[in-house]
Amino acid sequence: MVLQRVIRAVIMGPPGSGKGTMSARIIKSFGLQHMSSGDILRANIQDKTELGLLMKSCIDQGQLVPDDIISRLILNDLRKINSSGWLLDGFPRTVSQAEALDHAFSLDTVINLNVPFQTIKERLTSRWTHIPSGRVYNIDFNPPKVPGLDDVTGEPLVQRDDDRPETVTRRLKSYETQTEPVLEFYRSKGVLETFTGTETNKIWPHVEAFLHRKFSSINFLFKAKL
Ligand code: G5P
Ligand code: MG
Repeated sequence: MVLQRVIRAVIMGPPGSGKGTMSARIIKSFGLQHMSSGDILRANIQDKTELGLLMKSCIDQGQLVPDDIISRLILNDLRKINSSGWLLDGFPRTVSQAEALDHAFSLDTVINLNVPFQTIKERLTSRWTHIPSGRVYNIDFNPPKVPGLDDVTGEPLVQRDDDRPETVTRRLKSYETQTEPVLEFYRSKGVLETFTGTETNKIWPHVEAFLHRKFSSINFLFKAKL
């Protein structure tokens, strides 16, 4: 049996920077379990759960949901994961959330996607999402095989309510004021790795090479201690 240490990673970046798109590639190549706070919240809204009904207006207006609610939700779900590791997408988004995560788990790395706001605004207006799975498409970049339908299930795709131009502007503002300080939190801990660019296909080989190096060194040290 090959023993591997559990890897814990976070992916950060402004709304529309490609966190979901990049996460799909990372979990395919490295076998981590993906957990997206936005996907979990949207699934609750779709299923009309009590939490979903409470959070819908917050999300539709491009505001963050309260720290204590999202931290409790995500940390509870993380404690249930029993796999070779996880990749968190969309959490933490405030310093208070980062501190809550820090008290519960130690992180191996934080991948930060640094994509210009102008690029993001153009992308989000042409995004289509399969809400139950969180799979995302883009009319220009990665269109579905059949227009309007999810490639895997054949179910209809929708445009997210929070992708309206005025809401995108509000989400970017909240990113600047509430989420950018989290980058400093992780920089000071020495785990932040930033990747800059305007195209996911060009950023991906750098992320992939970085993670190969990171995972090899973590497992080398782990085996040396056994
Ligand atoms: P989410 O769901 O976490 P955001 O705002 O962080 O939402 P979002 O919008 O999901 O992030 P993303 O995952 O970074 O964006 O980007 P993506 O979906 O992969 O790519 C965006 C589009 O660009 C897609 O159509 C994709 O196909 C396309 N694309 C990717 N790469 C390229 C490229 O190279 N070229 C081109 N042309 N296109 C490309 O959070 C939603 C809301 O939930 C609440 C908040 O209200 C938040 O606003 N929430 C939280 N609130 C408090 N605390 C938390 N921790 C919260 N988490 C969620
Ligand atoms: Mg996303």
